[in-house]
Amino acid sequence: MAGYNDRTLEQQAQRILNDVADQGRNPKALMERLASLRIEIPSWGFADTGTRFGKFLQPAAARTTEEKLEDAAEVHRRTGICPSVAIHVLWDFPAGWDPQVAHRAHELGMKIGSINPNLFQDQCYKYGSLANPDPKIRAVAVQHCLNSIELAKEAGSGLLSLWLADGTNYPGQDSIRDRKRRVGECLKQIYAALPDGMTMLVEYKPFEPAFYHTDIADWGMAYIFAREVGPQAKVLVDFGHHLPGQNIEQIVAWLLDEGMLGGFHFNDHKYADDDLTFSSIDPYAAFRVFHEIVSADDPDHGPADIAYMIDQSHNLKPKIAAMIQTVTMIHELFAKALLVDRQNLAEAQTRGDIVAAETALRDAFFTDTRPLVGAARIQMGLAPDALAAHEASGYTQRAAQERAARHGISKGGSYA
Ligand SMILES: [Mn+2]
Repeated sequence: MAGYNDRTLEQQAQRILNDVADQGRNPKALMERLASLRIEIPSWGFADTGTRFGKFLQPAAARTTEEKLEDAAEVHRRTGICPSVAIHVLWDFPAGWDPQVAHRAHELGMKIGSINPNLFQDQCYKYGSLANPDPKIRAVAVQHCLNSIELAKEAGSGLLSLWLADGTNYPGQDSIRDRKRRVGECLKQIYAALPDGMTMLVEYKPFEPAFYHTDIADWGMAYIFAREVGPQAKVLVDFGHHLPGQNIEQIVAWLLDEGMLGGFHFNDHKYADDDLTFSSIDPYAAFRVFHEIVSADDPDHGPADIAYMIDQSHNLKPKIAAMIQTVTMIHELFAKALLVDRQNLAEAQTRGDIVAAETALRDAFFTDTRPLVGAARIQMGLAPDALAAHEASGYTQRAAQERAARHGISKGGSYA
């Protein structure tokens, strides 16, 4: 069976690339596209986080922002495609901008990526942030976003990533239309402070923490808000933020076609927003999303400018290993999407040959792409098996010892 440690890995990769050449395509361009993928990893994926019922502590978990950056750097060191880290403002910069953190990121060869304001944790947000009926609370929330924009400028980040936990728990609790207008007004104020080149991402989620209505519940609502404020605002699709049965790839295809897909949050779910490892439950659904993304590549202008980000926090898996596993799964599925013979597919679609069209997708999906990802890593000067290289490095054991000595043993607690 093929795998990352197989001695014939490069030969297997060559066989796949020969097939690509036989289809009249350029295997070198495919390998370059595979190596050019960039995935942003979340700082919160390395801390002791978990469910609202409790979290299970890991001795190697990062306790400080610097430690989160060090762990992220370990993921990048093994995978070669994760040079930036998403930041959660209150968790990573509780006292505001800290040049020490930026200095550490620079030392590690890492960049600070998307800046995520926190509009759900403080007591004042009990009835919402940007949708709150009290204008004083809305002003607090807007000011936090303005501070986050300043922080993004300091960090050299081009992304302000907004997710609102706003909503109501009971019918009649508040006016749905008034709340919509309040959010729109606040977003305009935040947008006005964006510098040139900074993108505002608007994320949506159908429910949780609100259980009756959520103020930005689906892609249409996020799209309306983004369109309303201006061209630097785009929609952020989080894979886990959909109700069961939702055709996520169709949403991705529509947003791509409208030029409104700004970012994508990778994770997987079986029931709701479960934060499971991307493609651990339904790899074919994940593949179909990548298929739409690659299908939308512009022959003249290349791929769309989409921020690919992981949004997972693991309560049970070791955190760095889980992140490397996720990045590897993303890379493998992206490789499968690159393998789709699009000319063959288009011809089958034109002649109405449904079986051949579906087969074009299935042929790519069922190709073992581990040799291609392994070969791409070898070309980058890395070990083909990122997870094995990480485990052999002893990084986690060292981090556990050093961090226990530095901070003592964690006592546990609630989420985040
Ligand atoms: Mn998300």
